[in-house]
Amino acid sequence: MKIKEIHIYSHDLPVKNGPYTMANAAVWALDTTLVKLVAEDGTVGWGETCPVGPTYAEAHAQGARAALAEMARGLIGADIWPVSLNRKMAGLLNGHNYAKAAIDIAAHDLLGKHLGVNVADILGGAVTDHVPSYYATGVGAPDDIARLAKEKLEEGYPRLQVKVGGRPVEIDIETIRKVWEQIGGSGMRLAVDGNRGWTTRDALRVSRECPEIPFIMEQPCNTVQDLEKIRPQVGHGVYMDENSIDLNTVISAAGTGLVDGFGMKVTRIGGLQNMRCFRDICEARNLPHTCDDSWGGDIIAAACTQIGATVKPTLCEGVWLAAPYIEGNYDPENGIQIQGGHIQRPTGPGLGVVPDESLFGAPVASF
Ligand code: 0XW
Ligand code: MG
Repeated sequence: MKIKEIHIYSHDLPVKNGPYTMANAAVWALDTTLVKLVAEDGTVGWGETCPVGPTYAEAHAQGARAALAEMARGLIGADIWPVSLNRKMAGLLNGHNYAKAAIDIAAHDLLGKHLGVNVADILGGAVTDHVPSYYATGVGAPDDIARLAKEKLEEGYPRLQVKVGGRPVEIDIETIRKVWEQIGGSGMRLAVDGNRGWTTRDALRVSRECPEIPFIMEQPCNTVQDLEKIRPQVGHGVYMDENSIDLNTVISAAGTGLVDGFGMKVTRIGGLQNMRCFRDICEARNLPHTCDDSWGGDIIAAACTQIGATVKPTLCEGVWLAAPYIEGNYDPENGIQIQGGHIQRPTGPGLGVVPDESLFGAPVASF
């Protein structure tokens, strides 16, 4: 089946109780990009990509739309099947995974609708319809974050990610200790995410000063070289997030034992076709990982949930969604929600969500 039309939309997502803060970003609203693919037979599929501002990753909203426009004409008439479609995109544009991901996700949605199956089925089959999530705090005052940790534990989240970095490391250490006073012994797992914000000096200090707290360090420092430097010196598990920009990097990081797991973004790796490959590499090396994206509404949330539902449960670190920070849903009926720290997987055809496209206004470009 072939692509007949491509429509690109831009949509504003204000941050509920904003800003959302990380070591190197504070965001009040996000500009998300939606893609609608229409196939020859009229079947429709939706994709989405939403960088969390322009400094989190090498990605920004207008960059996504420019890359999509660059590829769009060449994709009219292209086959919808994910492997051939990804090769086609590679032949039209080098890199820009986060833009290609929106096309890849839309193709999976369309394929599922055409075949009458759910995207998790296409990705190998769901192992659960009750997908674990995790809560990510912003960077905040130690007492506030500790209070939030207790609240999220009581809500039923199996895992918490605490943001650190971009301030004196002593405050980060105090935050970690106060959070652990609230959740230690409860079974809730803890990730401490530096979002590239610590120096290797900071990371070594935190690990040395908190040896009794079993958190994992997520992307503590800026580069792969920084991770290589701290790796033999820290007692805590190290996960890679922002540095895992493509499958090639993942193969090296997993194959050389540089990391103990990954925080993974569906759009950063290039979409669901690459994400299933990433999932299988991790399973082969017994490496836990998340299935997230940096931000976005129901479409990306459904994509993350569908792939997250196929991950071997012992390796699933959860699916993070921006839903707690967003007012409303694109799909008024089957919109994705987190309840008790878990996501009810939509089981309808394709992604299982159908957006009310009147929310997005007119397309910014159509091909
Ligand atoms: C917590 N997240 C999944 C959402 C923000 O985009 C940052 C990200 C991360 O883990 O770095
Ligand atoms: Mg992270």
